[in-house]
Amino acid sequence: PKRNYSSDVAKFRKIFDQSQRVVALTGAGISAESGVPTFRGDGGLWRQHQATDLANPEAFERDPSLVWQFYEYRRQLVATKSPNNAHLTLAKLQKKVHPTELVRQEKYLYIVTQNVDELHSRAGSRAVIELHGSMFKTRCTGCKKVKENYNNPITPALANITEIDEKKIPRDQLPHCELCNQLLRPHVVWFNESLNPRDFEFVVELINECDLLLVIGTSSLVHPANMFAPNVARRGGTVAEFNLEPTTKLKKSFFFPGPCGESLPKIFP
Ligand code: BJW
Ligand code: ZN
Repeated sequence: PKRNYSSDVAKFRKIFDQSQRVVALTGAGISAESGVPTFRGDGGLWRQHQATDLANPEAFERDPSLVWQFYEYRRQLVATKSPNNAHLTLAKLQKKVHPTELVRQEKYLYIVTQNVDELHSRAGSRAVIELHGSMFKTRCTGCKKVKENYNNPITPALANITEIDEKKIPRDQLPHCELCNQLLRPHVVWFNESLNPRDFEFVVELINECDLLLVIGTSSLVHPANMFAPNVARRGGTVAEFNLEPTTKLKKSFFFPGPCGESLPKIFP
């Protein structure tokens, strides 16, 4: 197939420097080099389950013990991992573009992430929008209250979750709300659930006005985040993808192959 993208670093740097409004859309691939498994492909299997089969409301309804074990396993794993050079490069770049905490200044670099691992904020990034929520927040299934939670383990029955043996944890030993005593769930967005409408509207505005979109480490399979690149390209904006393989076929775009923990620091030393 005909390549319709460029990998010319100098040309891309020039466009980046001339851009006022830049958005970086990130996915699981940006955390891969930190040792956090991706959702699909090699990393996508947990125990005998496909990650995509666990990240939905029906799975939680059917077997909250299993779904909590999946999330607690990942929470505990991420707690032992650190941001990598891709997260750090973006954080450094943000500080150059806008040295202060920003709310949409003249020149900006927003990070819109699909990841729930909080590695962008741990890398020192400000202006991060977590489109799919965070594993370090809970939401009550009763009163809907959202709370930060960095407890490790989140509750005694969920200590030492391993990749191998599945425990059957009685419902009353899963995390419960301090206010109304109903079951808590991870504050993440599962399939067929809506994104936070305020965050989503804000991101749509950013996507509609940005000059340049960086698409980093996402398979571009999941709606609505996979609509952002086509939208920017349709308006004549520039899209630059950083991935092991291209996931978008757009006019006038850039593609930088390889692990983004290597390509990003090379382009933005
Ligand atoms: C590297 C790398 C390295 C590796 N360097 N790169 C039929 C058709 C179309 C759509 C639908 C449909 N049926 C249902 C839908 C909608 C559905 C959807 O999109 N489904 C498709 C999958 C078919 N979407 C939804 O339901 C969404 N809700 C919605 O649309 O509601 C309507 C609405 C819209 C807007 C406003 C209001 C309402 C919700 C989607 C929620 C997704 N949730 C999850 C789980 C989050 C919690 C958790 O993490 O547990 O989000 S699913 C999972 O996929 C997770 C991820 O954020 C998301 C995206 O995955 P990502 O990040 O792209 O990871 P991978 O693993 O897929 O890819 C990794 C990439 O990295 C690969 O490309 C590698 O090559 C690359 N890579 N190493 C650079 N070192
Ligand atoms: Zn409650």
